[in-house]
Amino acid sequence: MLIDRAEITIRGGHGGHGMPNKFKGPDGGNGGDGGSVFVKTSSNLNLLNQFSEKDVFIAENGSMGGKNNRSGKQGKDIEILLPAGTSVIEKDTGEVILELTKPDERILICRGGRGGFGGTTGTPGTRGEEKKVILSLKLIADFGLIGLPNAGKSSLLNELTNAKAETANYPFTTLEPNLGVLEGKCIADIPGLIEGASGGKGLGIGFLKHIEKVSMLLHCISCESPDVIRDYKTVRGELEKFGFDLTKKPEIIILTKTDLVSSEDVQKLVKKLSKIVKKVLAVSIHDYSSLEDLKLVLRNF
Ligand SMILES: Nc1nc2c(ncn2[C@@H]2O[C@H](COP(=O)(O)OP(=O)(O)O)[C@@H](O)[C@H]2O)c(=O)[nH]1
Ligand SMILES: [Mg+2]
Repeated sequence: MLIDRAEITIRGGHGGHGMPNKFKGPDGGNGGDGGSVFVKTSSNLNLLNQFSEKDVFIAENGSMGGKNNRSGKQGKDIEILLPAGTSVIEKDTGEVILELTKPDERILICRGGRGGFGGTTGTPGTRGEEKKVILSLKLIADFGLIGLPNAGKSSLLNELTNAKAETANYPFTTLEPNLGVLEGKCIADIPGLIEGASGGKGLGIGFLKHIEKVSMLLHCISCESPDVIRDYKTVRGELEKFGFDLTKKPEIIILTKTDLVSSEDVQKLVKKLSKIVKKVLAVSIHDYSSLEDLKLVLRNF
Protein backbone atom coordinates (compact mmCIF):
# COMPACT_ATOMS: atom_id res chain seq x y z
CA MET A 1 0.00 0.00 0.00
CA LEU A 2 1.30 3.43 -0.86
CA ILE A 3 1.67 5.51 2.28
CA ASP A 4 1.32 9.20 1.53
CA ARG A 5 1.70 10.77 4.97
CA ALA A 6 4.15 10.34 7.83
CA GLU A 7 5.36 12.21 10.91
CA ILE A 8 9.02 12.15 11.84
CA THR A 9 11.49 13.87 14.15
CA ILE A 10 14.84 14.94 12.79
CA ARG A 11 17.78 16.51 14.56
CA GLY A 12 21.29 17.55 13.70
CA GLY A 13 24.11 16.24 15.91
CA HIS A 14 25.15 18.45 18.83
CA GLY A 15 28.47 20.26 18.60
CA GLY A 16 31.24 18.77 20.72
CA HIS A 17 32.39 20.80 23.74
CA GLY A 18 35.63 22.75 23.59
CA MET A 19 38.42 21.39 25.79
CA PRO A 20 39.38 23.69 28.67
CA ASN A 21 43.09 24.40 29.21
CA LYS A 22 44.69 22.16 31.72
CA PHE A 23 46.61 23.83 34.54
CA LYS A 24 49.67 25.32 32.85
CA GLY A 25 49.24 22.65 30.21
CA PRO A 26 48.86 23.03 26.44
CA ASP A 27 45.71 24.56 24.96
CA GLY A 28 42.49 22.59 24.74
CA GLY A 29 41.13 22.02 21.23
CA ASN A 30 37.76 23.06 19.76
CA GLY A 31 34.82 20.67 19.73
CA GLY A 32 33.80 19.14 16.40
CA ASP A 33 30.63 20.33 14.65
CA GLY A 34 27.62 18.05 14.81
CA GLY A 35 26.52 16.27 11.64
CA SER A 36 23.63 17.73 9.64
CA VAL A 37 20.52 16.07 8.26
CA PHE A 38 19.82 16.28 4.53
CA VAL A 39 16.86 15.09 2.56
CA LYS A 40 17.49 13.50 -0.79
CA THR A 41 14.71 13.14 -3.32
CA SER A 42 14.06 10.02 -5.33
CA SER A 43 11.54 8.88 -7.92
CA ASN A 44 10.61 5.90 -5.74
CA LEU A 45 7.11 6.72 -4.52
CA ASN A 46 7.04 4.11 -1.80
CA LEU A 47 9.63 5.75 0.39
CA LEU A 48 7.21 7.06 3.01
CA ASN A 49 6.55 3.42 3.89
CA GLN A 50 9.95 3.28 5.65
CA PHE A 51 8.70 5.57 8.44
CA SER A 52 6.33 3.01 9.87
CA GLU A 53 9.48 1.25 11.16
CA LYS A 54 11.57 4.23 12.20
CA ASP A 55 10.53 7.82 12.78
CA VAL A 56 13.43 9.53 14.56
CA PHE A 57 16.55 10.51 12.65
CA ILE A 58 19.51 12.02 14.44
CA ALA A 59 22.87 12.88 12.91
CA GLU A 60 26.05 12.10 14.79
CA ASN A 61 27.30 14.46 17.53
CA GLY A 62 30.65 16.20 17.18
CA SER A 63 33.36 14.98 19.57
CA MET A 64 34.84 17.03 22.36
CA GLY A 65 38.07 18.91 21.68
CA GLY A 66 41.26 17.14 22.72
CA LYS A 67 44.46 18.13 24.44
CA ASN A 68 47.30 19.82 22.58
CA ASN A 69 44.91 21.93 20.49
CA ARG A 70 43.45 18.85 18.81
CA SER A 71 39.97 19.58 17.46
CA GLY A 72 37.19 17.11 18.11
CA LYS A 73 35.93 14.95 15.24
CA GLN A 74 32.99 16.25 13.21
CA GLY A 75 29.76 14.27 13.45
CA LYS A 76 28.67 12.42 10.28
CA ASP A 77 25.81 13.84 8.21
CA ILE A 78 22.81 11.67 7.47
CA GLU A 79 20.48 11.57 4.48
CA ILE A 80 16.79 10.76 4.48
CA LEU A 81 15.40 9.56 1.16
CA LEU A 82 12.03 11.02 0.26
CA PRO A 83 9.90 10.70 -2.86
CA ALA A 84 9.75 13.70 -5.18
CA GLY A 85 6.32 15.25 -4.71
CA THR A 86 6.65 15.34 -0.92
CA SER A 87 5.91 18.49 1.08
CA VAL A 88 7.75 18.82 4.38
CA ILE A 89 5.56 20.67 6.88
CA GLU A 90 6.63 21.88 10.32
CA LYS A 91 4.30 20.13 12.73
CA ASP A 92 3.83 22.93 15.27
CA THR A 93 3.32 25.83 12.89
CA GLY A 94 1.88 24.10 9.83
CA GLU A 95 4.43 25.98 7.76
CA VAL A 96 5.62 24.27 4.58
CA ILE A 97 9.39 24.26 4.89
CA LEU A 98 10.26 22.31 1.77
CA GLU A 99 8.51 21.25 -1.42
CA LEU A 100 10.47 18.46 -3.01
CA THR A 101 9.80 18.55 -6.71
CA LYS A 102 12.61 16.97 -8.72
CA PRO A 103 14.34 13.62 -8.13
CA ASP A 104 18.00 13.65 -7.07
CA GLU A 105 18.00 16.90 -5.12
CA ARG A 106 19.87 17.05 -1.80
CA ILE A 107 18.67 19.71 0.61
CA LEU A 108 19.80 20.62 4.13
CA ILE A 109 16.96 20.32 6.61
CA CYS A 110 18.56 20.36 10.09
CA ARG A 111 21.95 21.87 10.68
CA GLY A 112 24.29 20.24 13.16
CA GLY A 113 25.43 22.24 16.23
CA ARG A 114 28.73 24.16 16.21
CA GLY A 115 31.62 22.78 18.17
CA GLY A 116 32.59 24.80 21.29
CA PHE A 117 35.89 26.68 21.60
CA GLY A 118 38.76 25.19 23.44
CA GLY A 119 40.73 27.54 25.71
CA THR A 120 40.82 28.91 29.21
CA THR A 121 37.46 27.57 30.21
CA GLY A 122 36.31 25.69 27.12
CA THR A 123 32.85 26.63 25.79
CA PRO A 124 30.08 24.12 25.21
CA GLY A 125 29.04 23.09 21.70
CA THR A 126 25.64 24.28 20.47
CA ARG A 127 22.69 21.94 20.08
CA GLY A 128 21.79 20.45 16.73
CA GLU A 129 18.68 21.91 15.10
CA GLU A 130 15.57 19.82 15.73
CA LYS A 131 12.33 19.62 13.77
CA LYS A 132 9.16 17.64 14.05
CA VAL A 133 7.72 17.42 10.58
CA ILE A 134 4.82 16.02 8.65
CA LEU A 135 5.68 14.51 5.28
CA SER A 136 2.85 14.65 2.81
CA LEU A 137 3.06 13.11 -0.63
CA LYS A 138 0.88 14.94 -3.10
CA LEU A 139 0.61 12.85 -6.16
CA ILE A 140 -1.95 13.61 -8.72
CA ALA A 141 -1.98 10.97 -11.39
CA ASP A 142 -1.82 12.38 -14.93
CA PHE A 143 -2.75 9.11 -16.61
CA GLY A 144 -4.95 6.30 -15.40
CA LEU A 145 -4.60 2.73 -16.70
CA ILE A 146 -7.98 1.03 -16.87
CA GLY A 147 -9.17 -2.22 -18.36
CA LEU A 148 -10.41 -5.69 -17.47
CA PRO A 149 -8.37 -7.94 -15.20
CA ASN A 150 -5.49 -9.50 -17.11
CA ALA A 151 -5.48 -6.82 -19.82
CA GLY A 152 -1.84 -6.06 -19.06
CA LYS A 153 -2.19 -2.82 -17.06
CA SER A 154 0.34 -3.62 -14.34
CA SER A 155 2.83 -4.95 -16.87
CA LEU A 156 2.57 -1.73 -18.86
CA LEU A 157 2.97 0.40 -15.76
CA ASN A 158 6.15 -1.50 -14.91
CA GLU A 159 7.52 -1.07 -18.43
CA LEU A 160 6.72 2.62 -18.65
CA THR A 161 7.80 3.63 -15.16
CA ASN A 162 9.93 2.69 -12.18
CA ALA A 163 6.96 0.94 -10.54
CA LYS A 164 7.18 -2.67 -9.47
CA ALA A 165 3.55 -3.70 -9.63
CA GLU A 166 2.61 -7.32 -9.21
CA THR A 167 1.56 -9.04 -12.42
CA ALA A 168 0.04 -12.45 -13.01
CA ASN A 169 -1.87 -14.19 -15.73
CA TYR A 170 -4.98 -14.58 -13.68
CA PRO A 171 -7.44 -11.87 -12.72
CA PHE A 172 -7.55 -10.16 -9.33
CA THR A 173 -3.81 -10.04 -8.77
CA THR A 174 -4.15 -7.16 -6.39
CA LEU A 175 -6.58 -4.45 -5.46
CA GLU A 176 -3.91 -2.11 -4.26
CA PRO A 177 -3.30 0.95 -6.36
CA ASN A 178 0.04 1.20 -8.11
CA LEU A 179 1.66 4.43 -9.12
CA GLY A 180 4.73 5.12 -11.21
CA VAL A 181 6.40 8.14 -12.72
CA LEU A 182 7.29 8.57 -16.38
CA GLU A 183 9.32 11.68 -17.12
CA GLY A 184 7.76 13.56 -14.23
CA LYS A 185 4.20 12.46 -15.03
CA CYS A 186 2.41 10.11 -12.72
CA ILE A 187 0.65 7.04 -14.08
CA ALA A 188 -1.81 5.15 -11.90
CA ASP A 189 -2.74 1.54 -12.44
CA ILE A 190 -6.33 1.45 -11.29
CA PRO A 191 -7.08 -2.23 -10.81
CA GLY A 192 -9.62 -1.83 -8.04
CA LEU A 193 -11.80 0.38 -10.16
CA ILE A 194 -13.04 -2.56 -12.18
CA GLU A 195 -11.75 -5.59 -10.34
CA GLY A 196 -12.74 -4.24 -6.93
CA ALA A 197 -15.99 -2.63 -8.02
CA SER A 198 -17.32 -5.84 -9.50
CA GLY A 199 -16.27 -7.81 -6.43
CA GLY A 200 -17.92 -5.25 -4.16
CA LYS A 201 -14.61 -4.21 -2.61
CA GLY A 202 -13.97 -0.53 -2.12
CA LEU A 203 -10.77 1.37 -2.68
CA GLY A 204 -9.30 3.41 0.14
CA ILE A 205 -10.52 7.01 0.10
CA GLY A 206 -6.91 8.22 -0.01
CA PHE A 207 -6.56 6.81 -3.46
CA LEU A 208 -9.59 8.55 -4.91
CA LYS A 209 -7.74 11.85 -5.17
CA HIS A 210 -5.33 10.15 -7.53
CA ILE A 211 -8.01 9.09 -9.97
CA GLU A 212 -10.43 11.95 -9.97
CA LYS A 213 -7.79 14.32 -11.31
CA VAL A 214 -6.46 12.02 -14.02
CA SER A 215 -6.20 13.94 -17.28
CA MET A 216 -6.32 10.97 -19.66
CA LEU A 217 -7.47 7.37 -19.44
CA LEU A 218 -5.33 4.64 -20.96
CA HIS A 219 -7.85 1.91 -21.67
CA CYS A 220 -6.07 -1.43 -22.06
CA ILE A 221 -7.67 -4.19 -24.10
CA SER A 222 -5.90 -7.48 -24.76
CA CYS A 223 -5.47 -8.96 -28.25
CA GLU A 224 -6.37 -12.27 -26.62
CA SER A 225 -9.89 -11.05 -25.97
CA PRO A 226 -12.62 -12.93 -27.86
CA ASP A 227 -14.58 -9.68 -28.21
CA VAL A 228 -12.67 -6.41 -27.84
CA ILE A 229 -15.74 -4.22 -28.30
CA ARG A 230 -17.59 -6.03 -25.54
CA ASP A 231 -14.57 -5.64 -23.23
CA TYR A 232 -14.48 -1.95 -24.00
CA LYS A 233 -18.16 -1.51 -23.19
CA THR A 234 -17.93 -3.52 -19.98
CA VAL A 235 -15.22 -1.25 -18.63
CA ARG A 236 -17.00 1.92 -19.74
CA GLY A 237 -20.10 0.68 -17.94
CA GLU A 238 -18.11 0.24 -14.71
CA LEU A 239 -16.57 3.68 -15.13
CA GLU A 240 -19.99 5.21 -15.41
CA LYS A 241 -21.09 3.56 -12.15
CA PHE A 242 -17.94 4.72 -10.42
CA GLY A 243 -18.80 8.39 -10.93
CA PHE A 244 -16.33 11.27 -10.75
CA ASP A 245 -17.21 12.03 -14.37
CA LEU A 246 -14.52 9.59 -15.37
CA THR A 247 -16.30 8.81 -18.62
CA LYS A 248 -15.89 12.42 -19.76
CA LYS A 249 -12.10 12.28 -19.66
CA PRO A 250 -10.01 11.99 -22.81
CA GLU A 251 -9.23 8.36 -23.53
CA ILE A 252 -6.98 6.34 -25.77
CA ILE A 253 -7.16 2.61 -26.32
CA ILE A 254 -4.05 0.54 -25.85
CA LEU A 255 -4.39 -2.77 -27.62
CA THR A 256 -2.06 -4.96 -25.55
CA LYS A 257 -0.18 -8.25 -26.02
CA THR A 258 0.17 -7.83 -29.80
CA ASP A 259 2.94 -10.46 -29.75
CA LEU A 260 0.33 -13.14 -29.10
CA VAL A 261 -1.54 -12.76 -32.40
CA SER A 262 -0.60 -12.27 -36.07
CA SER A 263 0.02 -8.79 -37.39
CA GLU A 264 -3.04 -9.11 -39.66
CA ASP A 265 -5.18 -9.79 -36.61
CA VAL A 266 -3.65 -6.78 -34.85
CA GLN A 267 -4.58 -4.61 -37.85
CA LYS A 268 -8.15 -5.91 -37.83
CA LEU A 269 -8.54 -5.24 -34.12
CA VAL A 270 -7.09 -1.74 -34.43
CA LYS A 271 -9.54 -1.02 -37.25
CA LYS A 272 -12.49 -2.28 -35.21
CA LEU A 273 -11.55 -0.25 -32.14
CA SER A 274 -10.77 2.89 -34.17
CA LYS A 275 -14.48 3.11 -34.93
CA ILE A 276 -15.24 3.82 -31.28
CA VAL A 277 -12.15 5.68 -30.05
CA LYS A 278 -10.03 7.92 -32.27
CA LYS A 279 -6.62 6.98 -30.93
CA VAL A 280 -5.72 3.29 -30.78
CA LEU A 281 -2.17 2.16 -30.09
CA ALA A 282 -1.03 -1.43 -30.53
CA VAL A 283 1.52 -2.38 -27.91
CA SER A 284 3.43 -5.37 -26.56
CA ILE A 285 5.69 -5.32 -23.56
CA HIS A 286 8.03 -7.47 -25.66
CA ASP A 287 8.18 -4.88 -28.46
CA TYR A 288 10.43 -2.01 -27.45
CA SER A 289 9.49 0.29 -30.30
CA SER A 290 5.76 0.00 -29.55
CA LEU A 291 6.49 1.12 -25.98
CA GLU A 292 8.51 4.06 -27.28
CA ASP A 293 5.57 5.06 -29.51
CA LEU A 294 3.29 4.99 -26.48
CA LYS A 295 5.72 7.12 -24.46
CA LEU A 296 5.77 9.64 -27.29
CA VAL A 297 1.98 9.94 -27.19
CA LEU A 298 2.04 10.42 -23.40
CA ARG A 299 4.86 12.94 -23.61
CA ASN A 300 2.97 15.03 -26.15
CA PHE A 301 -0.38 14.93 -24.42
N1 LIG B 1 2.80 -12.09 -24.21
C1 LIG B 1 2.48 -11.01 -23.50
N2 LIG B 1 2.02 -11.13 -22.24
C2 LIG B 1 1.71 -10.00 -21.54
C3 LIG B 1 1.86 -8.71 -22.11
N3 LIG B 1 1.45 -7.80 -21.18
C4 LIG B 1 1.09 -8.51 -20.08
N4 LIG B 1 1.23 -9.84 -20.30
C5 LIG B 1 0.92 -10.93 -19.37
O1 LIG B 1 -0.47 -10.92 -19.10
C6 LIG B 1 -0.73 -11.26 -17.74
C7 LIG B 1 -1.58 -10.20 -17.08
O2 LIG B 1 -0.84 -9.00 -17.01
P1 LIG B 1 -1.07 -7.91 -15.85
O3 LIG B 1 -0.16 -6.81 -16.18
O4 LIG B 1 -0.99 -8.54 -14.52
O5 LIG B 1 -2.59 -7.50 -16.15
P2 LIG B 1 -3.57 -6.58 -15.28
O6 LIG B 1 -4.46 -7.51 -14.55
O7 LIG B 1 -4.34 -5.77 -16.30
O8 LIG B 1 -2.74 -5.72 -14.40
C8 LIG B 1 0.63 -11.47 -17.10
O9 LIG B 1 0.93 -12.83 -17.08
C9 LIG B 1 1.58 -10.74 -18.02
O10 LIG B 1 2.86 -11.28 -18.00
C10 LIG B 1 2.36 -8.61 -23.47
O11 LIG B 1 2.53 -7.53 -24.04
N5 LIG B 1 2.64 -9.78 -24.10
MG1 LIG C 1 -2.77 -5.66 -12.32
